[in-house]
Amino acid sequence: MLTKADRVNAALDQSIPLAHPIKIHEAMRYSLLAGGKRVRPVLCLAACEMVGGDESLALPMACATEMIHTMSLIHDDLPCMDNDDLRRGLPTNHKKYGEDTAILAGDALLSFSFEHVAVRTPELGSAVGSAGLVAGQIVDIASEGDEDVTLEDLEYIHIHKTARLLEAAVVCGAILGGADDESVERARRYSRCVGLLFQVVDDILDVTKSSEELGKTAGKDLASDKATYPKLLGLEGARRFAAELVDRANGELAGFDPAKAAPLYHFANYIATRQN
Ligand code: GRG
Repeated sequence: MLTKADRVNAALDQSIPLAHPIKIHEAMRYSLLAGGKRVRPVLCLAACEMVGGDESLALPMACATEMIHTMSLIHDDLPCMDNDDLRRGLPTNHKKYGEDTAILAGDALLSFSFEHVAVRTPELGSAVGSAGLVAGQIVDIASEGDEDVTLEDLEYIHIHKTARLLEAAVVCGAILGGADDESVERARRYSRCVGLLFQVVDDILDVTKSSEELGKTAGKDLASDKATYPKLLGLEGARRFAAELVDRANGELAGFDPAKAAPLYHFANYIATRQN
């Protein structure tokens, strides 16, 4: 059992590198590698062996059970639940990193666990976790009130907060539909454009709708301290960028049967012209 626990510890250590955004991966590793007994993953490996399988077959699933267990402990320790200061003899995740990061670290561990075990579509887990929605949210939180947010920063936030999940929906659909690699990549590029377009249009609507409501020329988002596309590119520049994204998205559909690609073609135009 101890040998199995050592193997699990090594696999868990390798599973989450200290990648960008560093803070979220540090928080995930802090709790995941804090020295639990590893009861669940060891049971998983032992059950695999019991029925004649090599334990390596069950290693990803074993790691996934420990990731889920760890995230449940992080969330259980939060002030809104058990409000604990110590876990496994160390400060709890939220005591060390703050509640916002602790919640996101739990979310990222949960989605990462599914990414670990999904064979054909790991895309979905990675779109949600610390390389996806969680990454966008933690960088967004860190950039709040920052006057120097660049277009590159804004794109990073929206690609992760919004586009990655749209991308996963499209890519997983294409994979499950039997697409070859080239078609999957074309579908991916289409969805990235639509994902970013979704956010650019959202920012434009925030400005134009609040202008209408207030009867003013400048809406709330041009005045607020949140970085938006109209703020960085101007309203006309943001509209031009949106039009460019629609062209790029629909260009990626050119290689598909037009009748079958029609819903995605119209979808990009719908996102570009939506009013809410
Ligand atoms: C899973 C989506 C999702 C949310 C979490 C907070 C929550 C929902 C559930 C609470 C689950 C919880 C804290 C159950 C207690 C389980 C338990 C017996 C913990 C102690 O397990 P050990 O002794 O701990 O295996 P170590 O530290 O050795 O890993």
